Amino acid sequence: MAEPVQTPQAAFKPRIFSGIQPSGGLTLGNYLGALKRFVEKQEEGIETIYCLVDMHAITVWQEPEKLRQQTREGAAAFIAAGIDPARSILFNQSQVTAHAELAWIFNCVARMGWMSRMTQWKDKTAGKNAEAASLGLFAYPALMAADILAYHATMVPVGEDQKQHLELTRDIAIKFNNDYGVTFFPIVEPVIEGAATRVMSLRDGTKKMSKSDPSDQSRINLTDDADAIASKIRKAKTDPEPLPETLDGLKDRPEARNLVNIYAALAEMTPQAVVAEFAGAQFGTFKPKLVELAVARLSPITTEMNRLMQDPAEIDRILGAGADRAEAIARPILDRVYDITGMIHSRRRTM
Ligand code: AQP
Repeated sequence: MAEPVQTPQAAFKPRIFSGIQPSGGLTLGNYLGALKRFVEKQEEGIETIYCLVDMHAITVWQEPEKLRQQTREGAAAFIAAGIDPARSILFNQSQVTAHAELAWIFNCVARMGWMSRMTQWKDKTAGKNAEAASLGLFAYPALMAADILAYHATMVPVGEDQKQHLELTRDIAIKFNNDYGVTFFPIVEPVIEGAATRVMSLRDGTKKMSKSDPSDQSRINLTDDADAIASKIRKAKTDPEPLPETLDGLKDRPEARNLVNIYAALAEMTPQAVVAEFAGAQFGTFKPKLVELAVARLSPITTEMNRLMQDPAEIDRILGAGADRAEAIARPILDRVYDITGMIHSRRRTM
């Protein structure tokens, strides 16, 4: 094995990659933790590549027709939230085969012990027969590392739940660089920012809001209409105490803290400013204000998503064009990986 090699970050130009699984309809958690920030990054003028990670989605069973529909709906959500497919690259993962190719190589770099320590793997198999989980679910973080590193992305905006997977991406890049004695892969930086990096379930403030939670009442979907949003927020679990004057007063009140964080993220305020504004208010006062704000922010997105979904062929066209642009970046990187790892790819070069 070669001597450890330092990877100079300056050698890589700033490039953002992130993705969302089309494993269900997108939630307010996906919006605040990811989508909203994807748009902010696009507006900062950094090169941005965004992906509907359909191959990640099938690590748990997906009905084929539903997966197709959810992928289109996810793409519609990106565009409706403000992703401009002319400025950002927007595509679905399976159309760019470099992801799967690099994932295999990373399966051979990553160690079983690394994967078995992933909390998402533990959470998704908790109380179930782990032997019956797919091999893909276990290897998921290696595919995620491939998604990012196939583009030499340097920054990855994600919610808090993905932090550990990004640390593993860094470990894979470091081990690859060290094993082969190269400075080929960048060491990515997670970008976890904002008041709602971890939006919690509306039914249980200790559980993450998730698109695959069996209870639809636990989440706000980006397809929910104003009535559904109002009803879910009205029924959201809280406690009988009024809102405190400072955030310290929310320490052991996870449901109350969650609603304050959601308000803050939607209003683009700090959670401190929210408690200062509503100090002493009961949830009977706070919840209607939150409903008003959530409907004002989410309704235009839902309306635009519905409009875009009228033309699925146009969505497929956008995803195909994005995949062509993604492929043009990833293919030369993959060609170098094959060279570095000692695989003969003479056929590709003569094409
Ligand atoms: N509750 C959340 N709060 C903040 N950010 C969140 N994200 C997801 N849920 C929350 C962020 O959304 C991005 C895409 O996530 P994903 O769809 O790839 O997978 P996930 O994190 O596993 O999301 P779900 O909704 O829980 O999906 P399922 O139920 O299919 O596993 C990521 O940046 C994530 O951090």
